[in-house]
Amino acid sequence: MSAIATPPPPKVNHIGLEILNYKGGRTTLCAGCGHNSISERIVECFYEMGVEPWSVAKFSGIGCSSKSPAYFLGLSHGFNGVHGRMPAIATGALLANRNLMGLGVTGDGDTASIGIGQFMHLVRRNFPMIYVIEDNGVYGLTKGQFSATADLGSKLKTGVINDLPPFDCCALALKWGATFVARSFSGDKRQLQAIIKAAIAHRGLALIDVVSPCVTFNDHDGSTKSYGYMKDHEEPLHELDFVPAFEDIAVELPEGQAMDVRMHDGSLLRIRKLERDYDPTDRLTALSVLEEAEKRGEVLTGVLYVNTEKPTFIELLNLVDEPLGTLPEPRVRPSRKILEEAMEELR
Ligand SMILES: Cc1ncc(C[n+]2csc(CCOP(=O)(O)OP(=O)(O)O)c2C)c(N)n1
Ligand code: SF4
Ligand SMILES: [Mg+2]
Repeated sequence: MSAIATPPPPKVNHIGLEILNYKGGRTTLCAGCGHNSISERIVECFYEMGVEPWSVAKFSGIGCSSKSPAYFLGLSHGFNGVHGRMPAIATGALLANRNLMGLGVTGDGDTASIGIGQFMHLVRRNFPMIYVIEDNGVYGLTKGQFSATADLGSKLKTGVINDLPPFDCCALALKWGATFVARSFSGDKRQLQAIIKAAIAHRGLALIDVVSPCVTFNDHDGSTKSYGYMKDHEEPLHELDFVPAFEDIAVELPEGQAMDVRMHDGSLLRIRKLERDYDPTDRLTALSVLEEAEKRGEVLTGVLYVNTEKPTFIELLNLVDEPLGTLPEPRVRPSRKILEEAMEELR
């Protein structure tokens, strides 16, 4: 009689969860849409980093990209806001519970067109959350009109040419105060994984602008957000490795071969030199390399900037350690004496 083989136990991460625990619903986006690849990277990175899914709050606005939080981290909290208003909702929720990890996933239209004002204030506050822009240069959900990140001179399928200059969300984030700024491409699995993991380890606003082609409306010749254009014009600044704090990080590379940036949680972002020396802690250099690349029609990818020193908005507010939403009434209601003193000052 042959013994019945028992299946091997499922693979788990360092907090004992399977990758299944990090997945969401089945995607309803078009096959080949760049946003689907980004969802897959988010699942892998949160699993491999061992983040508790129930300690994450996902936020989005309106768009194909903003639908995508339904397709990852199904055990996390989530709020799908109105168009362009995701930052306000995330700010309120994360102020009410500072223990949650905020993950915003939105589009170039949601962020740079209707939502630009909200985005700028989030950046200016260095609000502690991860903010992913799934950037396809168009409003995919409403049939492919140009968004504010579409490059000057790029062409729609209908032949319409964009005659306005783009907002570069990375340049805006650098200028106004984000402390982690990266650009990647949905087709660059390895680089995007390292960037998302570093963003998880960062404390402050981590902006990741990911060129994410819309195969239905903006993947043709004449588009600068297509798979073909990215294949020919992506210019990685460096090669990235991420070593999480729970792994052995004793291996040191010889001087000059790599630069290590120590993240807030003790993990390392290891940056290996490619063609140029690039110091991602230098904000002005980041702004100037972006400007030069734009002139050459290149898309620079990698970690453009990291600053682990600047305080976050929540630190500046000097909040109590416990989530505000859990404080009992006697701790949030001012006493009669304090109210009377306040009234006295106003007399
Ligand atoms: C106030 C308001 N204005 C306009 C719309 C129509 N609308 C829905 S999604 C969208 C743009 C989405 O573009 P993007 O954020 O780039 O997402 P994508 O679909 O490209 O991923 C627009 C204009 C809306 N829903 N609400
Ligand atoms: S319309 Fe474009 S952005 Fe929307 S799901 Fe399809 S490919 Fe993606
Ligand atoms: Mg878009």
